[in-house]
Amino acid sequence: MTDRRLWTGAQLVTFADERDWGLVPDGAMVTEGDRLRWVGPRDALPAALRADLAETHDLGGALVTPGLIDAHTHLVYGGERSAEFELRLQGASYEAIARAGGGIRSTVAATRQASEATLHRLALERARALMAEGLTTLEVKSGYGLSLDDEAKCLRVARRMADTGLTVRTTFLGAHAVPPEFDGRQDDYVEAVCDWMPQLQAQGLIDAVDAFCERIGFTPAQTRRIFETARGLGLPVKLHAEQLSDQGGAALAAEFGALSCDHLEYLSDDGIRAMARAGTVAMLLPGAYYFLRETRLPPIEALRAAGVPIALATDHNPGSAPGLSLLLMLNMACTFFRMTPEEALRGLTVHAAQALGLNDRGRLVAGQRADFCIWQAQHPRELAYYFGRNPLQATVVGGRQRIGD
Ligand code: DI6
Ligand code: FE
Repeated sequence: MTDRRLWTGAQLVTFADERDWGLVPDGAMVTEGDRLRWVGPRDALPAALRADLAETHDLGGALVTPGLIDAHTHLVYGGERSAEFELRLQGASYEAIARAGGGIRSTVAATRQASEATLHRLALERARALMAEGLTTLEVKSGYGLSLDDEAKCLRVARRMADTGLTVRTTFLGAHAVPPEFDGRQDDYVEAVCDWMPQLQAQGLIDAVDAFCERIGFTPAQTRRIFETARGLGLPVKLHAEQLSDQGGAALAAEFGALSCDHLEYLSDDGIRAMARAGTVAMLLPGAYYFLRETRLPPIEALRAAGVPIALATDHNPGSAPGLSLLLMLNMACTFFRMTPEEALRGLTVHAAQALGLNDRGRLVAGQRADFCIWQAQHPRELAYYFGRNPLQATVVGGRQRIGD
């Protein structure tokens, strides 16, 4: 007896190639273990694969897409920043609040105070909200601990979230802000971050390294120092780049073969060319664009023209993007960024996987992980069309239906 399972009665969104949705109207899938063994039109299913089935599922005409991937989150933190939201509504800018010692630093204080158990409970609650809309793979950044012990604490919490069945990738973002004990000693702090990196890696806590390259963050020279350390350790990099100003961060990250550059409202033509050459993904974050009431759009048309893959994520964090809805990101990517619904969904699947360096997921094709979402919808564009309505029927992770979504 195999653990082969047959799934029929589904309209499949395969993204099998770069052209379109890859729709298969009357589709079938065979899963074996945690993999897709076969995907295609039901009437083309080889007879040999119909034998020895452990289970058969008729999905009754539902829509099936690859599992959703949130490839940029800051999910582990203590406290919240609604008071800062009120200040911003009264006219204070995000940058001014940060410079006055609020912003990231206030979340660092709350995160340091919180126990590992509390952080875990809070992060799990947030992850559950994302899972209710079909999340199957999650990236989590550190960056609210900013000491070796507190960064390790947050990264352990992130790793533990894999207990839910999610695939979790962790990113070390020690260079998020300068903690108070390093006031006025920013270069020393960068050296400390570089010292911690191999230690956290040895504890099995880091998959990639990120930095906040910004006027209120770290300079390109400091970012380069961090990237050189990461490269020496064989860790891939990504960057918060060109969110509030053009620092040339994207070109710098591309020089290091970055997996992704994220935000990118102020991305220059040079940055775009460098990303295209390096195969770096453009990670757009419509939740932060919206919540900071940005007016400058990322250069979507130029990214398209240059053939840079575009991904989307929630950027969930307490300061600039407290939202927990992947479906809303689809809608916002279309309304704000004029992406097509197909580009938007590809951004939360195919290109999000690429931004994590995971080439075993994001599409419904044989050999990929059997992570998929089952939706009550006639056409995939509906996923981007509605907002505040969740048509998810079920999620399958590693070939097994997830319970409790
Ligand atoms: N850019 C962001 O949008 C978040 N971090 C970053 O580097 C915001 C983090 C925060 O405000 O707490
Ligand atoms: Fe971020």
